[in-house]
Amino acid sequence: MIVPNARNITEDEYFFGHKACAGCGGSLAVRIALKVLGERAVAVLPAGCMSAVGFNFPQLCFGNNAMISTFAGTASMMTGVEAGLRARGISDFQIVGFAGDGGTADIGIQALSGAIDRNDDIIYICYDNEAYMNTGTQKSSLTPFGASTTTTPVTGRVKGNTHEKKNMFEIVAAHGIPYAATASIGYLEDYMRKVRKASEIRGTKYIHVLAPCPTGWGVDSDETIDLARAAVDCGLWPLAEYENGVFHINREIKDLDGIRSYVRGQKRFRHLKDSDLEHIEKMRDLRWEGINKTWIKN
Ligand SMILES: Cc1ncc(C[n+]2csc(CCOP(=O)(O)OP(=O)(O)O)c2C)c(N)n1
Ligand code: SF4
Repeated sequence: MIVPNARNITEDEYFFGHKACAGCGGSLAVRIALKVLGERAVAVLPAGCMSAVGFNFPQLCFGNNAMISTFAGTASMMTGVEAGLRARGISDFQIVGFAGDGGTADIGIQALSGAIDRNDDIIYICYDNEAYMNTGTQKSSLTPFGASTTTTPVTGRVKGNTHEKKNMFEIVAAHGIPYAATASIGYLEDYMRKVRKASEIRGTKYIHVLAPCPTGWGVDSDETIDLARAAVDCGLWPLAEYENGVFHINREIKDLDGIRSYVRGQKRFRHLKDSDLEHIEKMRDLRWEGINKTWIKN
């Protein structure tokens, strides 16, 4: 496998001229994945920020073939496109889906589960900005504990989201998927390696990439990469792979105390008390206890 890096990655752009907010993590996740997959990638995007900013008629911001699916049907449309191209005798293509956390973990999970069950030859990439951003920052099942969103506001009685973030990585792994990985746009070379690796494996592949959203998280546009890195370093977003029934952890926690500085700068968390931070820390530690027991360290 040629590992893509800053020196050898193509200068060709397949996602350009789009209308995403400055510093958008999702647009970087799409742009970089397409640079790795190249012009024979056929992209499927459901309703969400990336389809909204990428398909502004009469502009199409994709340099490769790309289409919008129904909100719930990213994976089923990928199945159809893959089968259709194969039926026409075309073989040198790669179907890739780019769906947000809501489109993946909530409304799209059934179609995704079906595609994994059929082991369709597709790469499904969830760019996780931790809320329904395109419709104005509503909570999804991947919104983290404590986050203020328009549907989990901070009022007298409610103090942001009271649920934990759904663990999509382990949910898809539990299907026995051929390859799944978590990634972060804060660690781009690791993300690029995983996209390349996924393209070289047959069957269904799932990559879940943390992609901060300055607008919804309430941070400056130049903080995106640092935050995406800090989430990994403080242990809230483990970088990992699942293959042949085994979990591998790719990076250990560098900054055990980092949760406070990660959370404190973000408007969506500014109401959190010390007791909330202790809860977040406790949940992180529990997760790592499990990881340390059973996952293999690379
Ligand atoms: C069936 C259906 N319900 C609701 C919508 C409205 N809608 C469009 S985009 C969107 C939010 C998508 O959120 P997410 O998948 O997290 O992606 P993001 O916007 O964050 O990129 C919603 C609810 C829709 N298009 N179709
Ligand atoms: S709202 Fe967030 S995810 Fe959507 S385009 Fe803007 S920065 Fe990107």
